[in-house]
Formats: sequence, structure tokens, C-alpha cells
Amino acid sequence: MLSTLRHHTRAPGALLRLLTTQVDKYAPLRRNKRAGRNFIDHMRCTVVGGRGGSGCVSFFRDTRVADGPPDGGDGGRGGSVWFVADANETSLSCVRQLLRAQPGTNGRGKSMHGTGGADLVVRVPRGTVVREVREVPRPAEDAAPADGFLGGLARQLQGARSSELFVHYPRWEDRNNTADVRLPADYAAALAEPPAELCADLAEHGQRALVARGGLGGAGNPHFFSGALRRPHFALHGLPGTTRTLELELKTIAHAGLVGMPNAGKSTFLRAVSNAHPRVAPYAFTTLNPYIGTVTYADMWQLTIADIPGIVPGAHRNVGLGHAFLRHIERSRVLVFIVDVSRPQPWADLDALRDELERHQPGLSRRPSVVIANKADREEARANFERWQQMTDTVLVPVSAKLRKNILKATHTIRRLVESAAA
Ligand SMILES: Nc1nc2c(ncn2[C@@H]2O[C@H](COP(=O)(O)OP(=O)(O)OP(=O)(O)O)[C@@H](O)[C@H]2O)c(=O)[nH]1
Ligand SMILES: [Mg+2]
Repeated sequence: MLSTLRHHTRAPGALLRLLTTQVDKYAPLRRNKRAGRNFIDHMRCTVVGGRGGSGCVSFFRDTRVADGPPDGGDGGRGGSVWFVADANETSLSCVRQLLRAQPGTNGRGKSMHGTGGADLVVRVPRGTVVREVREVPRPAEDAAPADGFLGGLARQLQGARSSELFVHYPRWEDRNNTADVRLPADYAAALAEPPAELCADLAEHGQRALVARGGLGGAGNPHFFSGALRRPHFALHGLPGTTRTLELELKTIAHAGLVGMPNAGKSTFLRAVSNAHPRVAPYAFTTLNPYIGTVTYADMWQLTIADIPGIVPGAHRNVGLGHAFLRHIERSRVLVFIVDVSRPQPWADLDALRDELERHQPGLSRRPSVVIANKADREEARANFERWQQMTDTVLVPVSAKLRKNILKATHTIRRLVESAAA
């Protein structure tokens, strides 16, 4: 450390950089704080793999050999872009809109190969679904011949001529005959094949997806040495990395999802049963983004519950906050309807909620579910509850989330349902 400091006192700018790098280890903390304020669960981004380095054209030389054999090094491979699911991330706000991996460096003389570009590893929340967005080709482009080497090349290099693939020795552009040159097999394959369409679901912590592959490095001139061609005065350029436009959608993964009208007491219920502390207030749309709580049972079995903003009738027409937040309960095995039983016709609320779920995703309302009749401590609740119970065979669990009454019955009913849904 002392020697590093002594070195840096001679270069104050570098010392400043050293100090800021050390301070920057708190960047993840800052990012998480920002994520809380600026929740994003749907975004587009562009990912670009690093370009491969170019091969080198060089010939061995020393005091006794004036014109030796070719000794140009190969270019390094470009870095790739990876997405890794991380359970500690909660929002896509930490993902930048343009993600570029490092390019590879060029090869050099004396058979020195270029170094590969570093991969860019981007942490995304668990439950991120990645889809590629492709432009629909216009009919004229569709009709153009697009197969074989030149077709693939045109796609990759946007119409570059094959001679543009080559690095030429100074003033050898016209003397090099590159038309019949056999390209290395992996290089030719990369040119001919368009990258496959990408679709990934990062559901488990640590799951990785390669979203943009780095370009191959170009071969140095020794690759083209043969009996017929003793002095190849050309090498290959590196290939560009894959470029993709991606659509990221965060679909939270929890065992159970809370669904209810605004103000029904979803957040109060989550606070009562789990370790989460979402905001509670006596007005609609207090909760503006999803919260996940973990319920730990007496036998240490754990259950995750997702609280999402309230759904109102007409949410599918974007009334209220719309129904985009329902994506966070799409993957829940069990739905927990929270209904304010002190309202005049709680059963109508439940029907409206089921209708909205069905409009968001057909079949969603038929998922195994439990109905929590919340605010059972209120005066109007008793009569409503008794009437409702006579009208339906659905199991209703009366609960007062605020006073924490009958919570154990609710959590055990949810657990039983989750376990039977998993079986
Ligand atoms: N009396 C009574 N009041 C309750 C009960 N549960 C919740 N409340 C009250 O109802 C109001 C709304 O509660 P929230 O938990 O914020 O409701 P929410 O469903 O999360 O509402 P949004 O986030 O806006 O969708 C608060 O004032 C709570 O104190 C209950 O069991 N009994
Ligand atoms: Mg809430």
C-alpha cells in the first residue's frame, strides 16, 4: 500500500482516482436505495457484445533473417454481455439502457495474440423475463437473397464487401488476392449464421443468460501460410459482437399473491403476517409498487407473499393504476383475495376482482385461492359476513389485519393451499 501511495504522490490525478475507486464500493448500496424510490418492472435496453480484435500482418525479422516467415498474432475475442439473476435486486432500475462489453485487442508481431475483452455481467432481479425485440423486415428486404456466405456477411457487416474483412499489409490492397481465401471454420460459421432469437427466464438466483456474444478475433497472417502462398500479406479483421434490443419484464416470484381493491387492507395484512413493512394509510393507492414479505412458520417453513397495488373495476381499461401490476402475481401458485367485508356488498368486490384477473390473463382467476374477509372487527362486518357465507360455498376466512385477529388461521389456510398446489 505504501509503495502504491508513494507512486501516486507523483501523479495526483491517479491518487484521486484510487481514492474514488475505494469510495465507490458503496455504489451497490446507493443503487438499491435509488431502486426503492424508482421502481421499474418493464424496460427496453440494447446489449452489444465487444468487437473482436484484428489479426496482425507481420513477418519474422532479426539480425540474420531479413524476411522470415509470417508471425502476426490473432486478435482477441470481444467480451460478451451476461445477465445474472440476483435475489438481492428488486427492480430493473439498476439496469442501464445501453450495455456494451469490452472489445478484444488487436494481435501484434512476434506471434503476440490480442487479449480478450472483459465480459459485462449485469445483475437483474430474480424473475426477470428477457425477450428480444426484432424489427419486422420490409417486403423488399425479405425478397433479397440472404443465404450463404455473402448473404450472412451482408447481414453481419451491413453490406460490407468480402475484401473489407481483410487487414492488408501497407500498399498491398491491390496485390492481395483474397477472393479464394479459405476462412477459418468458426469465423465463416459466425458470418453465415444470424444469431438465434433470444428468450430467457431468469427465475432462480444465480441463473445466467448470455444475451450478447462477443465477436470473434481475426486470424493473423500465419493462418494463411501454405505451399502456394509463402508470404501472406493479409490477416482478418475481428467480427462485431451481437447487438440486440431486449425487452425486460420483471415478474416477481412469490408463493402467494395478494389481490384486492384499494384500501382493502392488503398491506396491513402483509405487515401482520410477515417481516415486510409496506406503507399503510386510509386512502386508495397507498402502495405503488410490489412488496414481498416472508412468513416464517413455527417449523421454520417459509412462505413468500407479494403485495401489489389495488385493482379497481375497469383496471384493464387503465382505470386506477391499470392492471400491469398483475404480472407480479402471474407466477404465484396461490392467490389471496383480500376483501373489505365491512363494505355494503363484499361479494360484488370479489366478482369484480375475478373478472379483472380473467381479463388480464385467461385462467388466472381459476388459480387456487383463499378469500380473506378483512376488517371483520368493524360493526357492519358481522351481518355482511353471515349473509355472504350463506350465499357461497367458497371458504371465507374472517380476519382483522389491523388488530391481528385470526391471523394464524389465515396463514395456515394459505400454507395448506400452497402445499397442495405444489403437490
Ligand atoms: N378497522 C380495520 N381497519 C383496517 C383493517 N385492515 C386495514 N385497515 C385500515 O384500512 C386502511 C387501508 O389499509 P392498507 O393496508 O393501506 O390498504 P391496501 O389494501 O394496502 O391499500 P392500497 O395500498 O391503497 O391498495 C388503513 O387505514 C388501515 O388501518 C382491519 O382489519 N380493520
Ligand atoms: Mg397497500
